[in-house]
Amino acid sequence: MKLYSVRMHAVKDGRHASGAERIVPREKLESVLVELARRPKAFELMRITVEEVKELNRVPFTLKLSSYRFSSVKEARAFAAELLVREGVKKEVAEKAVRLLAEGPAPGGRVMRGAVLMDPVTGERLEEDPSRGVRTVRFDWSDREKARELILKAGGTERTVDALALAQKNLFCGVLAELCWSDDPSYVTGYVAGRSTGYARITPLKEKGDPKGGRVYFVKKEELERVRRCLEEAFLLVETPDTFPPLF
Ligand code: PML
Repeated sequence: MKLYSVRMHAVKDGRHASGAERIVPREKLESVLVELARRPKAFELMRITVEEVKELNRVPFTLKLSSYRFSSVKEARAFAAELLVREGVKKEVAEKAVRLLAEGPAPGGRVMRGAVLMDPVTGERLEEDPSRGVRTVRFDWSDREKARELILKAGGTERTVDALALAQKNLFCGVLAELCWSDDPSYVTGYVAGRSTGYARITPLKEKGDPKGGRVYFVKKEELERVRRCLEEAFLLVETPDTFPPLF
């Protein structure tokens, strides 16, 4: 069966305003195009790319899920750094990553659409263009409706639905660990993902109203090119499991 990758990107006031993607069979293409076209509330430019999937990878969902709630951002960030250290990231480098997301990782303290790539030992930033970063794209759940229903029922959000599949693709591609919190000022839950951590949801990783956030992927410098190509080019479906444990 032929599958198609559909990616939508909308811009408002010269900045990224909305984005979403799906991998679907031909018979779902029209309805997905309509669904994605309706997503941005306002935009001055919307691009929708439809591409035939060549060489589809499929992986089971293997991330162990856990949730942690803290009474302050400081404690939550310190815990996130500690999890990164357990994944093999040097302590100073983990702290640098937290600082970077707190300050805005792009030049001038702006947020980035893509992720920062960072060497886990030296802390060197490895992405070619530090104002763009690297984006994890061309992935979806094998059964998105079911994944969405189960994740929302477990206490996750629409953002969790995408973040879980994205974190699974990152591990598939060779990202050693990931730190993420949203740049949405109202969304203060983020996560650390890694091989032994699985996906640890952590809240609050920032104060309400704070527009800073982003993603840092820890990648060995010698694997940089292979990992970057996999993140941006490989097509991947994550098998939807039958259950998700409670998220908070
Ligand atoms: C979660 O709810 O598990 C965390 C999701 C973080 C999403 C980040 C984003 O969408 O920008």
